[in-house]
Amino acid sequence: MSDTAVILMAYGSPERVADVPAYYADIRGGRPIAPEHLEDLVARYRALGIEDANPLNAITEATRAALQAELGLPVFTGMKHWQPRIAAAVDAALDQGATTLVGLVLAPHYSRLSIAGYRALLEDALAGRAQLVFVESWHDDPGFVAFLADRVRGTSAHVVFTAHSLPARIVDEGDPYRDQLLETARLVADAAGVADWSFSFQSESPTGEPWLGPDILDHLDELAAAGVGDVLVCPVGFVSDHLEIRWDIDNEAQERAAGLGLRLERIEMPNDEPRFVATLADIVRGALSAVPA
Ligand code: FEC
Repeated sequence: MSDTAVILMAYGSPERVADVPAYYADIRGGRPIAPEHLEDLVARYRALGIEDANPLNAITEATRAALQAELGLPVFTGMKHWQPRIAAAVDAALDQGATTLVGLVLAPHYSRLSIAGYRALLEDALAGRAQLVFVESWHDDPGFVAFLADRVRGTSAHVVFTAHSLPARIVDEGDPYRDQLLETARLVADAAGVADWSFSFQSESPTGEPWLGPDILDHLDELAAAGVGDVLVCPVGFVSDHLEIRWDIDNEAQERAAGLGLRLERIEMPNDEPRFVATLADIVRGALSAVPA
């Protein structure tokens, strides 16, 4: 029995197409869903071939198992919008006797609209029953930066770093999300010796308010107009192969690029690659070592 456990948190993905309405309702948090938006989402998941089983959650499970082996500590998966829920992961860790929990989100950049939501779910479930060590952000972690730098080093293509967009009002509210994203991009480009790069957002949702831009699809138009021929997409805001990568980049952006005569490739996502898992383990150890004895 260990007195420390890790709660490894991820966005979560519906296990099968039939789960999509409930999953989307969870994301919307009770706010109404336009039928055409639900149909569109079902079509995107169906196009990825997850009719009866979803390999996307399996990636998170593989990352969890590898992190547990690397750390020699119990690691529990908690999903923000699907099962296993963050609350179930907390209960499982406490049932096994954990008195300290490390909260780590599989998303490197802090926003009040993303990481703070994971933290609130974790704290509510914990209700003071154990000590919490929460990793707010790991966007400038040297291991993460070096990992991504190796993915883009030596390319002759124009590198486009991307991340999930969020409503644009967060910038006026002082949210660090965009600054952290740009810092990751700059650190990776510098470490890789890449001078020809830019940043764009992706995966904006139809919520009726302006989102942070430029969106990658518009950005591809601009790059083509500027005479760029080859693009390498490096999604710094995500770490695994999920809908936002496999649909938004591999289908939508790829289709736009093809129409513009651009050659578009993207880096392989970190997923459960041993070097990335070792980086996550270092982040957990660093967070634990910062706790006063
Ligand atoms: O593979 C999968 O099944 C799940 C992929 C997935 C990831 C992801 C990550 C982030 N999101 C973030 C913010 C928002 C905001 C809204 C929003 C909506 C959706 C919808 C789907 C979805 N997100 Fe997501 N997100 C993923 C999937 N996301 C599906 C709903 C349909 C749609 O709009 O396309 C808008 C909510 C609202 O309607 O009010 C805001 C952020 C991240 C990156 C950080 C993280 O991973 O937590 C930020 C993966």
